[in-house]
Amino acid sequence: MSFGTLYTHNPTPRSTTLLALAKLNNLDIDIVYAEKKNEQAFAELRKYNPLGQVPTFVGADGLVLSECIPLTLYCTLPVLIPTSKRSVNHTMLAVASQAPNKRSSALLGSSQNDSLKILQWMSFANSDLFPAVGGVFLPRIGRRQIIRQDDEDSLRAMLQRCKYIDEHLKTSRFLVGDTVTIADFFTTSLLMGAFAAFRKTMEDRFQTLCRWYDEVCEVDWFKEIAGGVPDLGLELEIPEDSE
Ligand SMILES: N[C@@H](CCC(=O)N[C@@H](CS)C(=O)NCC(=O)O)C(=O)O
Repeated sequence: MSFGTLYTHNPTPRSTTLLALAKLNNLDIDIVYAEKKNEQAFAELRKYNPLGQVPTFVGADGLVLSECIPLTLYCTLPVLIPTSKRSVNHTMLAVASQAPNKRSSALLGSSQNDSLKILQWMSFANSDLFPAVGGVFLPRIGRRQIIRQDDEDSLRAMLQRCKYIDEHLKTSRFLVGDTVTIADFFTTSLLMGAFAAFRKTMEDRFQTLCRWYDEVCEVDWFKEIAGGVPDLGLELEIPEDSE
């Protein structure tokens, strides 16, 4: 039986991790590609999300959920927990500790503080890192820039955010401690545009981040969905005043 319908774009890094998790947790999800040009699908999406943004999920149980962070967490929570127990009163950790699917629930951290740190990294990756990466990457592949800042500002912001992650990873194997969590997969997917386009620059400047990125990308269930990122080999001219 279908778990629900996911409205997404083909592709969007905001959906990569949740699709990989859906596969890991055997969630049977119907996918609808709802780019504006797919008029019927887009009109359907707007019934559930008037902003027409993806990812947006419509569950078989009637739950309508948008925003990639809660959606990624939703697909991390083991499906075998009855819906009645997936109440909002449960913390991420409490739900995780009841989880029949240990492989997925371990991704939510092993303490409350770890769970909060995971959210911190996911929020940073989605609202700060990803717009900067998009601002550099999209115009270079002929797509519209998604944020209102000029090319150099985007590039400076991207490099500064990557350096921040690179420095953090010098003292921590993964974003939150020594065990891979959902924050690593989520942040990795939002960095894929930067790696697809500027792999060489990333390797020259951020060796620790690259080591971590490659390690996360090698995890089998994630690789199955997220693998095959092309190497576009684009050049980046770095502004002199960037860090
Ligand atoms: N705050 C939302 C943003 C979602 C979003 O902007 N998604 C993009 C695709 S990655 C989109 O649907 N853009 C189309 C639009 O905004 O019209 C989230 O974090 O999921």
